[in-house]
Amino acid sequence: MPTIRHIYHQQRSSTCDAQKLNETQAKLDRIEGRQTALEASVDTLKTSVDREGETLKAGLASLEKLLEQKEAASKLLQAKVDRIEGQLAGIAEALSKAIKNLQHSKFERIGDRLLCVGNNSRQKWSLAEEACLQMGGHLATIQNEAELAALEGKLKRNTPYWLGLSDLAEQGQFVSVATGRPAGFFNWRATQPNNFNNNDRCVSLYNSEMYDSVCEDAEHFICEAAF
Ligand SMILES: [Ca+2]
Repeated sequence: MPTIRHIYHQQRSSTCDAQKLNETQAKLDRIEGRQTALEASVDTLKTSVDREGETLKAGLASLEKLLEQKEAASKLLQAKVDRIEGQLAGIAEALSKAIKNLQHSKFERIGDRLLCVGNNSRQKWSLAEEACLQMGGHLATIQNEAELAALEGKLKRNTPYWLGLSDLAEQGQFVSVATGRPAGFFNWRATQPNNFNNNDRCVSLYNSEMYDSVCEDAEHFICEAAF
């Protein structure tokens, strides 16, 4: 049988239980409140993420568009470069033709061939050949009597002219500087070639006759076209 004290304690105990329940309920309410706030935050975050996503998508799309535009511009540029390259090639070709024409213009038809009589400068034999090379030719050889006759009218009297003949490679073998082969036509002076002082290795033309002469002497010269 419960004593009064026991009943008192029981009553007090149930009073405590009710209080605890209230506190728990309040805690629950607080937790629920926080959860709601949290959910609201999550929603806000989601919306914000969605918005950022849209912005990113739009950014990507405009980047792609920009790339496409750049590609198109680059293709246009390449086409321009191709066109300019084509024009440059054309100009180079025209220039090359003009240079050839200029070289041709220095030569004149004498007999059957294009020759150039260098009356304006004197050079040693090797530099005379160099000058002919620069014009697109070589020091000239003479093919025959008719060519010699045609040439003679263009030359000064009593003046030596270098021809493209020497025996620099092999003493006594006069070969063409253009072909390296023996020349077919000679019109030596009666006493020539005499290889005077063992020093006459290059052939000059003097009053229509050929002399072996000192290559280092500076003389006028005759070029033949190599084209
Ligand atoms: Ca001589």
